Amino acid sequence: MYDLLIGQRAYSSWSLRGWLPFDAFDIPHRVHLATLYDPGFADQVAAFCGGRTVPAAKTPDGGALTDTLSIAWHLAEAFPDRGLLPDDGPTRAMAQNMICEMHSGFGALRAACPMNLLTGWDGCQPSDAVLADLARIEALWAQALERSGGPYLFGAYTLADAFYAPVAARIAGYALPVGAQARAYVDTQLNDPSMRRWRAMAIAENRVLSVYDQPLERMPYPAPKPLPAKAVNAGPTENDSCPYSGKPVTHFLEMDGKTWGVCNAFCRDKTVADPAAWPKFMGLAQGG
Ligand SMILES: N[C@@H](CCC(=O)N[C@@H](CS)C(=O)NCC(=O)O)C(=O)O
Repeated sequence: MYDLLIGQRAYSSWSLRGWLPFDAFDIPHRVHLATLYDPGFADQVAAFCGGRTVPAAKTPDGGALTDTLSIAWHLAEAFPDRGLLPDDGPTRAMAQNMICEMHSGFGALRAACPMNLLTGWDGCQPSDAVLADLARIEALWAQALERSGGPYLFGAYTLADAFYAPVAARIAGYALPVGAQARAYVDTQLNDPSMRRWRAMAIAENRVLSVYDQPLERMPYPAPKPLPAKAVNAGPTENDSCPYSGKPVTHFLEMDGKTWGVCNAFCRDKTVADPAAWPKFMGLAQGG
């Protein structure tokens, strides 16, 4: 079992990049929450694994991974049969190259358009430096998508998609100008099940940081429209045990006129935020 320390999901693009491979490739892990901009943050990360930033991961044998790139390379090595990277040599090199360009680059885009999964921002006027970052990103995506045929960069989901997920989230959230091919790839990213689960959890944890507010008009975040669902105070429920934990139900939500139970407030709220993102819940609701 891996342990992964992350920051506030709505804003911590590096945490998203670190977590996506665990979820997308079904790698067992426990998530621990750190709080960016909290005076205790540095001590918390240091106590977790001796690191300074999030995400940070502890391997099952006690190793410390304090960087998204080391997490990615470690997991690709530890799970060689799960397709974290393309098999074919030259394609694999292309994916690794794209990951590295992301990890060390696109500073103008990152600085001008911080990730915020709780709101979109209207009226962003990208600087020349941001436009140059976008042009390079589009060129890299085009190279991969033309080779693979999509919908992900290398056909099926790989670590390269995990690394570019926050970039896609920024392009969407600030309505940045990109061509049709990049736009379609951004939509693929926003519809990706792991990305939807992360955003649903960002909404559920509701840890709002005003430091990321922009001098722009808010607009709804352009995510796929969730199925309508709402939290309710009480049953009776269609189910007795939580679809996530198997424990008795204690928290309730309504969808399609039926009431369902889960075993804690966070899982209720993440389900309400985007029911279709959660296969265990949907399996229950569709079978029930
Ligand atoms: N190189 C690191 C960067 C991680 C990073 O900068 N994380 C931010 C949060 S998104 C952080 O922990 N900032 C707190 C700080 O710098 O003190 C990686 O790839 O993991």
